[in-house]
Amino acid sequence: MNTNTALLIVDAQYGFMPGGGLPVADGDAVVPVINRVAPLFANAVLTQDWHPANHVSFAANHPGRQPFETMLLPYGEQVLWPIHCVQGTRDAALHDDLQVPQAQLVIRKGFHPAVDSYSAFIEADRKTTTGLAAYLLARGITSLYLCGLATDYCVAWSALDARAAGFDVVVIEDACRAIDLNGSLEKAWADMASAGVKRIQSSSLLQGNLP
Ligand code: VGL
Ligand code: ZN
Repeated sequence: MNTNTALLIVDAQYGFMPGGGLPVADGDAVVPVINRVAPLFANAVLTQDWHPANHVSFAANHPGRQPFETMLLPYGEQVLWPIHCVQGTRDAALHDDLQVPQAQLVIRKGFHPAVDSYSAFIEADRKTTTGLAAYLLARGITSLYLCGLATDYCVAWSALDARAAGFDVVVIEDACRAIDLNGSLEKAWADMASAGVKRIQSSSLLQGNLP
């Protein structure tokens, strides 16, 4: 197994699965796919959306605002979401059926009340780092395979920031599901393609195109 490669499992949490606070259609379908590819990786990192109850991204914290509207915040345009992944709740827990025992780090993000963080690398103010790039660099990891939720938000933003930080980046498409808000999925794939993010299916990995 290639020790320069890591699987980055983005937000595989109950909050983004059917019954969760911000359910992604078919979101729980990623779990068995992730479990199938995970044994191919010597290194794995998980992310966990981890919001305080007063988080700025929650529509409920802006009187008169509804989920899925956008709002201009000091750092730019923010989609207002339903309450999801509140710290310490079941909604924020990683799915119990995930089987990635070799995972070495859980990066929590979105914990600053006034700043969202779709990306596993840099928060939505585009300045505050999560420390993940420095961690991967220190570990000698140069290549990342992404999976999880949601394709068009946290997976895409993480993939783009990983490319900007100099990593080789591959998104395992069928190990992800999307929110797809106002064309966000198509835009995410276009942005990722222009940035040099590769797109594969888990079957190709399992057939021996090993990382
Ligand atoms: C996400 C919206 C808000 C994600 C997280 O994991 O894609 N999307 N918080
Ligand atoms: Zn969130």
